[in-house]
Parts: sequence; structure tokens; C-alpha cells
Amino acid sequence: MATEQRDLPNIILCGTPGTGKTTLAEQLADASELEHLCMGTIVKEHHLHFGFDEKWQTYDVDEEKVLDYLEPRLIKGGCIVDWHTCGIFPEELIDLAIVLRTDHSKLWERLEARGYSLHKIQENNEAEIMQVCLEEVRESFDLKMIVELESNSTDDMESNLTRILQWIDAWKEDHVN
Ligand code: DAT
Repeated sequence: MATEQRDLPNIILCGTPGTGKTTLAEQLADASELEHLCMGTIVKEHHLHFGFDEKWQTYDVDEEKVLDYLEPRLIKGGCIVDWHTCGIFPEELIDLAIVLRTDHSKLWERLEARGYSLHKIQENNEAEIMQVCLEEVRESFDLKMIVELESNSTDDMESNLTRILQWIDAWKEDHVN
């Protein structure tokens, strides 16, 4: 599973819900040859879960099924994996791990606009303040592969897009003959 076998890199786009993963992943997929894998949707559509957890208002993910789904795609390369968690991905299949960060007052507004319950807004806001996603990424990947990006404004969105596209071009130059 060496990196040389892939013509395109695999990117993990991680962050608390509402930080802008899906928006950025869609823009990246439009502007590159990489494919956006929106794990929230995929888990639902492909039944990669044990059922819906009413208390937490979220799917109880079956990690084994998620890995079975993802591994062949990651081996091929060219995936932008958009998910709020990253602990289950084999490090050798990932080339870059991005963590989006959003100021907690902005995040609160975005989650409120999404219609989340107060409980869910508070829980996610706390997770963002406590850097839960960032810590998980730091525990899962080599620090050299991790980039933390601010996602507070549309300016941030544009500069993040440009920066990641430049990184993809550089990766291709380094890895494809
Ligand atoms: P996520 O996929 O992390 O849950 P999203 O992409 O659905 O987040 O974005 C949540 C909302 O915030 C959506 O209305 C778009 C908006 N948004 C995303 N990134 C932003 C940014 N950098 N600046 C302002 N708004 C942003």
C-alpha cells in the first residue's frame, strides 16, 4: 500500500460539524480530479451503521463496514474523505489530514441555522472549544501530514481551497512520473 501506487493523493477533511468540511470538499472536488466522499451521507445510504441513536440524534457507525467501504477506494487514491472523525483510517493510505477550525460563536450560529437541538449545538460547540477533532487527528497521523485551517469566513474558504489545490499539484509532481 505504498504511496507510489496512487496517482492521486487521499485527503482527510476533518472538523466539528459546521466547520465547513462539506462546502470545502465540494469545491475541491469541482476544482480537482479528486472525489468527495461525504461519510455522513455514505454511512446512511450504504447502511454502514447499527441504527439511529435517538438520544444523540446520530447514526451508530459500524466502523468495520466503513473500512470495508473505504479501503479499496483509498488504495486507488484520489479521495477527499469528509468526516467529523478520523481515528479509523489506516495512516499509510492517507497523504494529508486537514482539520477545519471555527470560532465557537460562528459555529453556534451555523448549527442553529441547521436546526440542531440546543443539546447538540452545545455538545458540538464544546467539542470545538476542547479541540476534540484536532487531538484525534494528532493521535492518528504523523504531525507532518496535519494541517489546521481556519474556517471562519468566505475569505478563509477561498484561501483554504487555493492552498489545498496547490498542495495537490505539488503532490502530483512529487509522486507521478
Ligand atoms: P460541515 O460539513 O463541516 O458540517 P458545512 O460545509 O455543511 O459544514 O458548512 C456549514 C455551514 O457553514 C454552511 O451553511 C456553509 C457555511 N460555511 C462553511 N464554511 C464557511 C466559511 N469558511 N465561512 C463562512 N461560512 C461557511
